[in-house]
Formats: sequence, structure tokens, C-alpha cells
Amino acid sequence: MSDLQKTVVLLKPDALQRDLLGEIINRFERKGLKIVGLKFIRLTDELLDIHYAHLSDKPFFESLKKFMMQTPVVGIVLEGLEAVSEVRKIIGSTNPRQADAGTIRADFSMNVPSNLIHASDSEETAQNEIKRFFSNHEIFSYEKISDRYIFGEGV
Ligand code: IDP
Ligand code: MG
Repeated sequence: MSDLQKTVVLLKPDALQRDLLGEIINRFERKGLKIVGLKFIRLTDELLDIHYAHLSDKPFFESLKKFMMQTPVVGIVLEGLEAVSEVRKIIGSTNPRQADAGTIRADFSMNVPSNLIHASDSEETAQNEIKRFFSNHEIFSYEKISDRYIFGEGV
């Protein structure tokens, strides 16, 4: 299973306010992605300066950071086959109105910045975001009986 990857998801304040945490987590579970890290994170201005550095020259940068600090966010590390691109596929495009039907953003949201969820956009970003948001002891390695059915070995 050489293409097993880890990726980071953040459930944004709108997901918490709208009681969609369980619904969103359920979509990842149904896909077969394994939750290997899960916690509340209180984002700070400093952390968001780094996390959204690629948007620092945008007019919405300050309000985006404010939005992300409204409540704690739920940080999740998911593991699966090609998890980085699979999770991006499941969440859909940044603008929910351009996202494909069936994706989380298309099905449950309508606008930016409140598009419910963040997910790492490349393997390199995922590695950086795991370090940014999680300590080593918060990432778990464990076997599930379903692993061999979902990841496809020894069924
Ligand atoms: P992504 O979340 O799909 O990776 P990015 O371009 O990295 O998209 O943008 C990060 C987040 O910034 C988006 O998810 C959204 O919450 C917010 N954002 C992006 N574009 C806009 C905009 O035009 N206005 C307000 N917020 C935006
Ligand atoms: Mg992004």
C-alpha cells in the first residue's frame, strides 16, 4: 500500500455553527478514509498568517482570518489511498456554487469564505499542515478490521 497518504482537514466555524460536523465526518468515514488524528483547535492570527500566506495580498484576508477564529475548528488527519487528492475531490471547488453536486461544499454551502471545510491541496502541503496543527503523539497508527476490505489487500 505504497500510495497510503495522510491529509489534513479543518472543519470551519460555519460547519460547527450549522451542526454539520457529524455529517461531514460521516462522508469521509463512508469513503473509507481512516481518522488518525482528531481534535479541536483554537486558531490564532499568527497561525492563520502562515496557513493562508498565499492569500495575504487579497482584500478579504483579514475578514477570512476573523471568520476562522470565530469558534474552535475541528482538525482531522485522514489516511487513505491517494488521500490528498481524494479528499479534495470529496470536498469540491473553493466556490461552492462552482463545486460539483455531490461534493460537501456543493451540497451544504453557498458562498466563500463559509465553505465549511479546509483540506490540504498537495502532498507537500499535507506534510506541512500535519506539523503545523498536530504533535506526533496526536497522530495514531492502528489497525481496523475493515482495512483489508477498503485498502484492498488480502480480501
Ligand atoms: P481552498 O480552501 O479550496 O484550498 P484557497 O484558495 O486556498 O481555497 O482559499 C482558502 C479559503 O479562503 C477558502 O476556502 C475560502 O474560505 C476563502 N476564500 C477564498 N477565496 C475567497 C474570496 O474570494 N472571498 C472570501 N473568501 C475567500
Ligand atoms: Mg487552499
